[in-house]
Amino acid sequence: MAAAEEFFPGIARIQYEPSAGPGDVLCFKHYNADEVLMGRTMEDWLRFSVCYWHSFCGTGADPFGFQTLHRPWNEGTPMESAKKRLHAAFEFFTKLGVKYYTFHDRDMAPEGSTLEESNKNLDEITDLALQLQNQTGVKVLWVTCNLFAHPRYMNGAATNPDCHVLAYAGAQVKKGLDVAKKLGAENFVFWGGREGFLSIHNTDVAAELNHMAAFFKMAVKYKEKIGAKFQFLIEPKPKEPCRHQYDYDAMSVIGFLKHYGLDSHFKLNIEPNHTTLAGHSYEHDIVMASAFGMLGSVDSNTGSPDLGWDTDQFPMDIRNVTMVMKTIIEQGGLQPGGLNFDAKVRRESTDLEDLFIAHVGAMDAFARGLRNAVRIIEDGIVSEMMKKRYSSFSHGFGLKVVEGSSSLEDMEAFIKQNGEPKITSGKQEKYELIFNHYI
Ligand code: XLS
Ligand code: NI
Ligand code: NI
Repeated sequence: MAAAEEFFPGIARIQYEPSAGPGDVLCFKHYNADEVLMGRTMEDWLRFSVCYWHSFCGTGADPFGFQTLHRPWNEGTPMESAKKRLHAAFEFFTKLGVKYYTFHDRDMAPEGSTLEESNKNLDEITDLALQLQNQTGVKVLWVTCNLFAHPRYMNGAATNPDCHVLAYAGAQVKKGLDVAKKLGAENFVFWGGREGFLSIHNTDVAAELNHMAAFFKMAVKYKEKIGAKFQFLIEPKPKEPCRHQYDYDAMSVIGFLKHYGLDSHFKLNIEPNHTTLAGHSYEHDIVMASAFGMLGSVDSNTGSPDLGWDTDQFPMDIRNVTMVMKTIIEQGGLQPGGLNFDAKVRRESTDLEDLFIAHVGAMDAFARGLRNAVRIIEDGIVSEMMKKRYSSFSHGFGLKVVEGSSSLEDMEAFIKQNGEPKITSGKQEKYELIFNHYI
């Protein structure tokens, strides 16, 4: 590495040490990158990614308290610290052994006082990013534009009532797409934090949704024009900072995309903490998006079920990650998406090593989830039970339903001939018990 300064002294490359004890936290006990499971390496199934905004820009400040995390890379002018931050980040990726990272345009380089200045800053810092990517082999999982922090976006970006603001967002996304192409990003994310409303009284919902669709169509067109190959992803979230966000959950986004004929151009980036904010179970949107062939990537984190906001904690719950990995294996993997840790260390976790411990813990949790899911799938007990549960649709009248060749008249005739269906147990507890066997 070209970095003169070491930001994480005393921490070496994290190794796989399966027999390490409970107190050994700077090693993997389960994640063995090169180990092959069901025909693929663990690294390939998991496609881990570190996020820039929480891990390298996070300060620990919350609405009630000041900065608690003082990082050695936050020194000098904004451009100087942007460069230091990049070196620190690449040292971190390499020591952790993660091959992907994600960032917002504005966490990579500071916003200037004009669009031209912001773009110039971005060009300079992404030149360095490209150099570090080439040196280390670390790649960009996705890029996104920050269309929510600047005051101009307080009433939304693509759904702003003022088309001047929409134009600014468009200009920013144009540059974001260029940057994503320059760095070889594999995906590009849209998260609409302020695409929604606080009050229905001042909001023309139909107009705003039309504008948002028009905005996405322009992005699709520009992506095609520059010949970029990355996958577009929309990240649903029901609220925060808006009271109501249009991209509420997986099914709302899928409905929106299909309504506007955009579904072949986008997939979904599902963040489980957003899913639980929408009132669903942890794995709900991952399963729903996957069922529609729309699960593109995962912002791997977790919330506190007793709190009503996006706490962005590192995913450590083995049951949850086993469910996620089972869905991912069943759909044949996440590529070109990945498991991006959109998670932050607590503001009380102030040591630099806590950043490593958090990622190591989450990666090991996912490695266990992967191993568990592989056993569930390879044993085939659950899938056999499921197959049996739906077996009436594999022949006769059920098959006609599946093929779309039955009618209500057929159903009436079927019932007249066969009478009352028999009561069949759903066996929920049996499924739960078997699932627990694997975790
Ligand atoms: C916020 C979102 C955000 C997106 C990227 O809640 O998770 O961090 O992932 O803009
Ligand atoms: Ni996210
Ligand atoms: Ni989030």
